[in-house]
Amino acid sequence: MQARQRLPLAQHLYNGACAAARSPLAAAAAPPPALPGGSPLPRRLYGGAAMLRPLRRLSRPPRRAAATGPGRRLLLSTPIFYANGPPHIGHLYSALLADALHRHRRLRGAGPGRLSTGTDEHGLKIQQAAAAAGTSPPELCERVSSLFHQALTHAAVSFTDFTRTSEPRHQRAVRYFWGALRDGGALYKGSYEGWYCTPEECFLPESQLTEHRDAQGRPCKVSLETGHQVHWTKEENYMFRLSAFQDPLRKWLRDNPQAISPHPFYQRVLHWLEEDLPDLSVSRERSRLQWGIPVPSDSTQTIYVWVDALVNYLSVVGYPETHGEWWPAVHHVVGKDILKFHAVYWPALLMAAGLAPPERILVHSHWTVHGQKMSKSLGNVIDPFACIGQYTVDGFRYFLLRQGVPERDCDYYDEKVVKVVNSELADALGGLLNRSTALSINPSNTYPCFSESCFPKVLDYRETKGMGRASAEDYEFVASVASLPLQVANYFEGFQIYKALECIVLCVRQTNSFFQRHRPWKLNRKDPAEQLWLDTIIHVTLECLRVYGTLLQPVIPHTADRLLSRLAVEPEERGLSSLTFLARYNGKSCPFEGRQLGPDTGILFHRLEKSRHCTDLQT
Ligand code: ME8
Repeated sequence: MQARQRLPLAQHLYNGACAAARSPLAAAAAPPPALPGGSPLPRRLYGGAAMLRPLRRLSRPPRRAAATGPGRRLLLSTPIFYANGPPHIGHLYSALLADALHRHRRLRGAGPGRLSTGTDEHGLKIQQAAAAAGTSPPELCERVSSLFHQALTHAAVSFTDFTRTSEPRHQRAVRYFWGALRDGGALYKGSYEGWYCTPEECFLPESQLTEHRDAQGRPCKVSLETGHQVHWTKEENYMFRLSAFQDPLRKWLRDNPQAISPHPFYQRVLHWLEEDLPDLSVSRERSRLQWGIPVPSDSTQTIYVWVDALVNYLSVVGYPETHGEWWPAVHHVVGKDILKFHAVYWPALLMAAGLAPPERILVHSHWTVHGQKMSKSLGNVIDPFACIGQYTVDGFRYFLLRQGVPERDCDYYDEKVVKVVNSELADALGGLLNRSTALSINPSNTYPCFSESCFPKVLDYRETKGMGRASAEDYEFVASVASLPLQVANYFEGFQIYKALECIVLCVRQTNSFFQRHRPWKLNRKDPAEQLWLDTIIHVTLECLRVYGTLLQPVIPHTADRLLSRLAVEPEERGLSSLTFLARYNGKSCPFEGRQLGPDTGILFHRLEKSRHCTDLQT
């Protein structure tokens, strides 16, 4: 009940309260002040009644990221990955989704953008993994972090920032953020007990546990969702008044129906917010957890690894000094496993620290392998390095983004990669380029001219009889290619990249049919009328290929570059703003007509051979 009485104040924080009134720089340098009141702090047991002290009213409004409109900034982020084991394709998938969105923004000529990723290096999980590997946490993190860096670089993920939570600039931001929570009255010290799940780095309520037996056959409790064993833990912790943010969180979501996509995840979060929202333990006793950031002015406690990790999204944009230039124009791409941390804890923590919640949280489901969860113990973990080696960077990027559907889990198997990539990239797209640029039908190797007399502009494509050589089907097809860039942009905006690719493939297939239907290789080049029609068929086909090459840049950057170079499209002509499709049909001039095509006449995308499996190849 007390929590509810506090809500107007918590609401105030959401509506535009701010960080502490002291100067950010001075405060970050100086030791943070003692806890509010100084005297014995309220205690709270898990699920028990909250003993709340008022959240202090904060004075300075937060600086907001530069507005809306086409020139606005945007920070896209991936989760920062645990540095306890090597990357797998699930991690890569998150990064590719964010990368494709980031690249698509650039293509649109949107305002300044950043793509952040990194490694999550603190916590019990890392401490235990290092001990098990007979190494120190810093050494383990150094090695694993560099593997993530390499994997993402290798996969052409165009990240602008790679944050390691062990970096001083990040730790400083976390300490400052802690100070903001404490100064806002959002923290109190309490005795906490519950079942702790180290692999998930969180306490789990009884309702999320089930009975099981450990390796020695002794009864134990495990997480219902992940099967990981939990351990009873009782200690003195700092607690965060999460319960006070239930209504502000609901209001935030009601006011921002696009805040969490796809929609089923939005509904899932709203459902969580209907249930009890207990306060959150946000520190661990230092005696149990040394590998982490100490609580400012209480060296007996270590800051909870999730608070530490989430603050990476702020430290990357210069919190506590310059974050206002970006925050809250932020879109977080996350897996469904960490939705609660991003959609409940993080916005509440931000509100408590006087900052607005992120603009959007883009959630995706998981990759399974032959119907099973990916796990080291099952030996079915898919190694991104092996996959890229086997299927090429673009082949594997294409597969994950084409087959991954954020709303539901997707099953991985090697045969599927070969099938999809060969059929869509090698055969449909590569074949189309090959056929339409063959010297046998285009000996001058130029971008041929379009003839209005062969393909006249019509108001109604069903009334084309006797007007030229194009059929009603041809008009329908060019109309669908003309609408493709907008369709693709809408799908990217709606976090449905797989649907954007589906539309592109459909158009590529239609273009192949168009080409096939008119059999340009049968036309007599010596007959001027036939030559006009032949040139027009090739012109239309190359125009379509130019559109596909441009739109595919965020997904298969190398192949798209090769395609556009073959079509003699200059780097400055590859943006969406200059993508005028079939200008000549609309009576405008086409800068490509007559241009010499690029010199690389090689195969656009080599068919993949399926020689070995990429599962279980991790070192
Ligand atoms: O949770 N399919 O890190 P993490 C698709 N450090 N994506 C998957 C996946 C799968 N099978 N498995 C993992 C953490 N992922 C925290 C994050 S952020 C402030 C802290 C992806 O190494 C997915 O994005 O366990 C998931 O959310 C993330 O990797 C978890 O990575």
